[in-house]
Amino acid sequence: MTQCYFQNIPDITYEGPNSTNTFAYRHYDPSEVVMGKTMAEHLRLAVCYWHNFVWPGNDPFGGQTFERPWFPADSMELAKAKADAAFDMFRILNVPYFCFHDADVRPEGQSFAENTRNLNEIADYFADKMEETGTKLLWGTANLFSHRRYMGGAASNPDPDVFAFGAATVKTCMDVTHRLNGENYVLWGGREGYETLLNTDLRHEDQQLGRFMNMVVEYKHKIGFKGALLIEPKPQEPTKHQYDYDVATVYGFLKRHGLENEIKLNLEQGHAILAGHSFEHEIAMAQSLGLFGSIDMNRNDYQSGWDTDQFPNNVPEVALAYYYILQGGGFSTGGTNFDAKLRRQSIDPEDLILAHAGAIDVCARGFKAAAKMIEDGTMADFVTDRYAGWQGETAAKMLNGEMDLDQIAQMVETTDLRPEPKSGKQEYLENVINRFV
Ligand code: XLS
Ligand code: NI
Ligand code: NI
Repeated sequence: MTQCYFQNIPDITYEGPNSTNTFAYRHYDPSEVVMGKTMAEHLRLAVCYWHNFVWPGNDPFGGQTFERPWFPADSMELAKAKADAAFDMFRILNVPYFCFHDADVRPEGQSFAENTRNLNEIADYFADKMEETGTKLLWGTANLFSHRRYMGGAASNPDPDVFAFGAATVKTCMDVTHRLNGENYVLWGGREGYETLLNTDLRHEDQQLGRFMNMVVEYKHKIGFKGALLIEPKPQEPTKHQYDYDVATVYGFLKRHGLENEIKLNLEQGHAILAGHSFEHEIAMAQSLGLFGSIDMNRNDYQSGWDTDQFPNNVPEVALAYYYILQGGGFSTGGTNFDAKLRRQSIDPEDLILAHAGAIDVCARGFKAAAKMIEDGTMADFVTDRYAGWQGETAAKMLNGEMDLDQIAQMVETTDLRPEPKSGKQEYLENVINRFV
């Protein structure tokens, strides 16, 4: 396969909001400067390997719908053909970053050693292509959930042999991520959870997961990996109950195992929805706990109840997500990854390109709206004013521990304190947002 999979598809460039060319950006101009940085520097866009180049289009009722020339990619030759197509796509879209799991990029071997050899060979191939094209690695990760050995989990598996195989695999994936100058290393929980409590020892599995994550942190420092380690919360799917349920749950895990200063979070819109939260809730919560790292900007269908991984298409929602990201200072090592997949009827090569081009434009529009909200300041000022009472002397004493319940009761009585309710002004604030999106 020497011919480009995306033949006759032009490179996507910025043509401005009035362009009717479907193969163009109307809102994403990588060099446009917003709040002192280019859009490319702000968004740090990434394309994922797995949904685009590995997933065959199956669903619970039917098999493969996509016909990619590199399928089944069970040889090094086909794995390289797949990489050629992937890097063609990164160029066409002009995205600076990509992300992958080990199993996405190398053929499955008969043993750990063969897996490692295959991974290293494809990493060499990537290194050349990255050098040639300037594409960078936003994050690498290990697939510890597809192979049947992991059916009962990896780090939380009752069988220590599976724990060991998973740990060894993470080591090789961290090595490769480090070698390719990855800016983050992601740990999504895969099958770390349970199907039924009847066969599960919760306390033991928590201990296993805690040790596993501590080893990952120790190894990061041992090899001098400068990127961030990111856990990706998700409440369910594939297991009935995933241990990394949501931001608050992962925070509890990190505190319990002394990891809260070592690991941050990769947040996915669809996972937030599955957990019964809004995306901005998870982002704002992570910011407030000092854990915000990166995002998977793929949405769920609000009716379906599973992880549909659709490309973002809702500008006001995306705007609020970026508003809270910007409020926390924007991305540092993180970025905007599309962990998104086509619908299974979208079988043409150009569907892959159009899906990303549209999603990138939605992100650019949302981001620019968010930047205007920040620059305007009305929304943030409202929140500051709402808490302004805490600047007072007595209020400060209540908060910093200088007053106890007795003293507060005395103060309330002697001053005959009668609190007056004040409007929360939700509708007013929602109207303010509407000025910018
Ligand atoms: C699955 C997750 C997964 C991670 C990477 O739901 O989103 O794709 O992002 O392992
Ligand atoms: Ni997901
Ligand atoms: Ni994800």
